[in-house]
Amino acid sequence: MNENHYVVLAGGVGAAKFIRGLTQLVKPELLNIIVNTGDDIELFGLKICPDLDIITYTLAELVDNEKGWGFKNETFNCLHILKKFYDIGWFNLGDKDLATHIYRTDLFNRGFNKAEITNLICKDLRIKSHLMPMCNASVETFITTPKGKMHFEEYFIKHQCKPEILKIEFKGIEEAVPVEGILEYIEKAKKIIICPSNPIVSIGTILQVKGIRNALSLVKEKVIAISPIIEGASVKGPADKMMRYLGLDVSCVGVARLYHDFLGHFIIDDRDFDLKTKIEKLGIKTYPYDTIMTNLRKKIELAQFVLNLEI
Ligand code: FO1
Repeated sequence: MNENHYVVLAGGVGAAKFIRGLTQLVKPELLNIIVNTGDDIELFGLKICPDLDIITYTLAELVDNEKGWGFKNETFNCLHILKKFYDIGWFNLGDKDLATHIYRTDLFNRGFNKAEITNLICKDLRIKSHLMPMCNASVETFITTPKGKMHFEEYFIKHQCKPEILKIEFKGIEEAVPVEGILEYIEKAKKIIICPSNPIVSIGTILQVKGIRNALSLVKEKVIAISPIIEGASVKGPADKMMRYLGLDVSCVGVARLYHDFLGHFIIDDRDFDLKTKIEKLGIKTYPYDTIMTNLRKKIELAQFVLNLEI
């Protein structure tokens, strides 16, 4: 373990944008990335880890930068035929992506756990950063809506996050323990960066894994988060809707309240400058910055801002 290492807590697309900037500035070996696996799903008998795969393909520079998920130059021939056999064609699994899920499922059936499988995939794709699923146990997020109870991915993709949220459940989270080394990496990190990911179903899930939240609170001064909420709305996905369902203030202040027990530093968007004092009253140092990462230059600038923060 290098004493100059960083820990990054990540969900999917939003996190990947920030990590892409970070990798242009920090040696990949110094990045220990803990990824949400609460939206993992099994389809066609295959084990799919959407957030892990998004971060993996980003680090391998294979990701489709337009969509933010899946491989670039992807084709969907296998899915086209699968749709004839199954009624689950809403999850757009490309031909190259399916290779990852076949490999992961094969390794799982041969007795490897999620962390070991992630290490093997990273090695095969020549990724030098250390990518870790938050836990080895299976955790799945379910959303209850007036249309019924469904997996988070079905709510997110098939239903486009439109149905009203009646309940959010994290199946298996009570048994989830962190992958070996995570707590020590947090303790010894130079900085811990919380990506602008969903605070309920991405970062929120990681925080529910036994011991992680407490480990962060013990090194509060080193923890930096970037707000996923700008001007009362999420940049992408249903974070705002979920916060509203939970009765939270849908703003960066609401996110700060969710993180207040372990957060030392919070980067909010310039557009929310007026909320800085309100967050600082919670004891969190707050820095407004342009956080919308529309191109590589802006991703790098935001990453540089985080690295430059004096803590
Ligand atoms: N996101 C979509 O909006 N539509 C899709 O069809 C879709 C397919 C998909 C396949 C593999 C994968 O790893 C990710 C995929 N994503 C898709 C993205 C992903 O499911 C979400 O962005 C995350 O789950 C939210 O964190």
